Amino acid sequence: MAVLKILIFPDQRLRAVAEEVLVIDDEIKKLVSNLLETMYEGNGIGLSATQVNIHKRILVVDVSDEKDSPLILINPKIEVLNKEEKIYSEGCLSVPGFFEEISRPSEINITALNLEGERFTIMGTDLLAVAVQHEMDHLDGKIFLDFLSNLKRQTIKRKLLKISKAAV
Ligand code: QAP
Ligand code: CO
Repeated sequence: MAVLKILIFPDQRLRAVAEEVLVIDDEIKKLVSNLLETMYEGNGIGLSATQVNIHKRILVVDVSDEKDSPLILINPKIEVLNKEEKIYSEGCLSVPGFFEEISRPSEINITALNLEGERFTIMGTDLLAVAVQHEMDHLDGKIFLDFLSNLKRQTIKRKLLKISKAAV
């Protein structure tokens, strides 16, 4: 297993749209294992393949307190169960140090393939629903900052660029 390098906003590679996974081979299994290790190492609750510059429709989340309940979603799809939304303070390992309140549907059905290639469906509420929607946005090249005003997004962009330049 390995901790992978995470792309930082405004890296344009975060805007790529990921491709469906056609076969779950050893390379995909290794990627999933590395995504989990990278997420836990960064104290994250979710990570998408997009964020490590691999443009395949794969994400991992773990919203448990003990950080012992990984959920692996390959080619995920969601269905919104009702139009009620909840506001959460969202962060992102690709936007380090910034948290912003975002409103999203709070009850969804999630359908995906597991590592065995079997399709399964689970209901997601609250933080799980938020995290899965946040990570699925990454697979479509979207970032939670896209829900904010241009001014807020530009300010965060400027600060992160400044930090990344200072780090060289
Ligand atoms: C998405 O993001 C998420 O800035 C996952 O300094 C997060 O795990 C969905 C993190 C919150 C809903 C609510 C961010 C860790 C982790 C940071 C993450 C940081 C350290 C973000
Ligand atoms: Co994110």
